[in-house]
Amino acid sequence: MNSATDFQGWAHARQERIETLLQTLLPAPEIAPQRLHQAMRYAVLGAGKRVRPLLAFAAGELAQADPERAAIAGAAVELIHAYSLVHDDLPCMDDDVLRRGRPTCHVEYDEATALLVGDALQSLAFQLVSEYRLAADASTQLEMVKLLAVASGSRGMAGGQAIDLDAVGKTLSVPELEFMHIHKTGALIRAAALLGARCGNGLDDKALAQVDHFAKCIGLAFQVVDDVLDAEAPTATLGKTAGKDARQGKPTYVSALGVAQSKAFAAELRNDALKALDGLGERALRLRQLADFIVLRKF
Ligand code: GRG
Repeated sequence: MNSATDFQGWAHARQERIETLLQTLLPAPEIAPQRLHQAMRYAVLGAGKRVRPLLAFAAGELAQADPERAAIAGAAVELIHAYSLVHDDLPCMDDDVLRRGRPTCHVEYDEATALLVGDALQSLAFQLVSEYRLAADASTQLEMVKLLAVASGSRGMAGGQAIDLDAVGKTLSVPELEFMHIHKTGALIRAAALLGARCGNGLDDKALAQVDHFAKCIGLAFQVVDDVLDAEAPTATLGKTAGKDARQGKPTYVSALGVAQSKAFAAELRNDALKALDGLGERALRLRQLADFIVLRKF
């Protein structure tokens, strides 16, 4: 394997870097209120594929960004992602007991603590993108803060979650499913890539739009693959309860298209994602490899 193009090695080094960074950015467990800080660390550290930080790093490489800046942007998005998982697992939402191969946050601690963990992780994410210098000028950085806010809020992830909760027991058409997932899962994935890209100065508006379209395609592919894995993979591999979508009567790509067609759709989205990067050259290598990682993943 050529070390310059080896994806596993590239990804592993950045996953470790993000883990170390998150360890230092999260409040220490002995700082008061200790239980909340311990629960925040429990929810974030030691597991997870870190797909969103990897996207921030990869888009940062394309934009010739300082990797230190891309790391902060990726960490901020990962904190929002971790908060969404903690809240999603609560009894009032998906009501799950297993996440990342461990008891969910509210099972390990309690519901009130889990609620506060989500709140505090979200605040910490916005603290990072406003405290650390990420862009060459203040107005670009302010746009980045806004980008993360919109992606996380009612016009993004939280809105997608509201649609998801409302859809239980209903049949959604494929365009309706797409609308839900572009918000619930796709918005944050898109934010990760765009924030990474905006940490650098190397991209013009056309290239930024290409990165955005790439991220939109792989964000949706991520969800299609998630639906297939929920239907096909065992709980032990996923680290979360498998087969829940069907049991809970949730509309998914698998319920709408079947497994074979869902897989074909994921492959089509991967091709669209790769096509979006046409003309961006070798610096887009890691983004291309991430498209494969997302579509071919087994958990
Ligand atoms: C509670 C506001 C709020 C939003 C929750 C993203 C989300 C919205 C809920 C998660 C439920 C879910 C299983 C969505 C499917 C796609 C997804 C986000 C999977 C989990 O992400 P991974 O696979 O997880 O990146 P790891 O553990 O690897 O970080």
